[in-house]
Amino acid sequence: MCSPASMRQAVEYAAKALGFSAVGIAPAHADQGTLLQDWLQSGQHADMTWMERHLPARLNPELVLPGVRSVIMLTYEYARTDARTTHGSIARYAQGEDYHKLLAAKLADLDETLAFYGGTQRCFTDSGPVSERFFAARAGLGWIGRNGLLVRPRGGSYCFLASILTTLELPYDSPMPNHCGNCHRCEQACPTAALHDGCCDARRCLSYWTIEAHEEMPPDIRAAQGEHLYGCDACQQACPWNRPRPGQEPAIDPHLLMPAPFAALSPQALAQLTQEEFERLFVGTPISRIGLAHLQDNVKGINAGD
Ligand code: B12
Ligand code: SF4
Ligand code: SF4
Repeated sequence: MCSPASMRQAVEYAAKALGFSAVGIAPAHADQGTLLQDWLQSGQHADMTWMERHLPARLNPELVLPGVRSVIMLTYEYARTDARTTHGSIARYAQGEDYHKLLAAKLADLDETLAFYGGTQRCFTDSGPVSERFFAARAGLGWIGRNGLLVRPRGGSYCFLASILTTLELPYDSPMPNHCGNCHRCEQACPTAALHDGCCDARRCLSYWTIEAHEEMPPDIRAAQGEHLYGCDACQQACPWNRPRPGQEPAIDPHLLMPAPFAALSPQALAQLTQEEFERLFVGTPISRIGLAHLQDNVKGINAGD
């Protein structure tokens, strides 16, 4: 019989070997408060109605995995340098390959490790009914900044979060204090004033409008689109915790760096892409999921407000 501490050590060791930068563990039944319900009730999820359907499971991980005891939260670094095409910017996280697939394979490996110790697991990154930021903060990996993101004292917010729900009882970490202090840089930098009280209102967020939305961008958001072609990093770029740390920058998985052909595409070339070319260029990347029409609509809006 293995002790919880040695199981934890084994998971940490395996996670580091797979390229995860940090591991934290939270109790699965930690009280999430009412922030998520309030956010949904006030309609800040815009057209993402699936979020309403996920609510019961988000608040009760037992519905996702009966017998769940611990939530293992992991961070995986993504590109930290400006992701620019010849004219517009692609959010740092969306460069390179589709992280859902990349991380799913690594999580499957960790699932096997935990199964060896008798655990039953469910693993997610981004698309599951798990409050990933809540659990990451509860697991002591960082704090929730005024930009709504998990911010880490070393490494800032440029990272993916991944979660493993497990029936194993593992040693839990303690949350860390919030280090935003009197800073409000992220709120000031947001081009559409989407940030209030540590939450982002998706109805105003460029990330929502350039990626998730199925409706047309409202004129006031369009006017503020600027150079954002896919996603937005403005509230992260402004954050002092994301400033480069010469000599201490994390190594980035080369699968998550933008392949050259995207970077060189001109707006004209993007506007004229055929479906076939779109599929060839963006296959296996996060950009493929928005489809050609949405990408070309985003291209049209670049600097429309100037
Ligand atoms: C829906 C969604 C979006 C929507 C809505 C954004 C939003 N307001 O949350 C849109 C499309 C706009 C979006 C945009 C982005 N997203 Co997004 N998104 C999600 C998703 C799927 C759900 C988030 C959610 O439920 N939001 C509603 C809010 C109310 O809930 P919450 O985020 O869980 O927040 C909780 C905590 O803040 C907590 N909390 C608040 N204060 C405190 C204090 C303490 C002490 C504690 C313990 C907890 C706590 O309570 C809240 C409720 O539980 C998550 C993945 C997931 N399953 O969690 C990714 C996720 C949050 N997104 C992510 C990213 C990277 C982004 C973008 C940066 C992408 C980009 N560059 O364009 C932007 C950033 C926008 C922003 N400032 O938030 C990452 C964040 C990584 C990180 N370091 O935090 C996630 C975790 C995906 C992942 N697995 O990596 N996103
Ligand atoms: S992602 Fe952009 S639009 Fe959305 S909250 Fe951050 S700065 Fe504002
Ligand atoms: S920019 Fe300032 S307020 Fe916003 S998350 Fe970073 S430290 Fe916190």
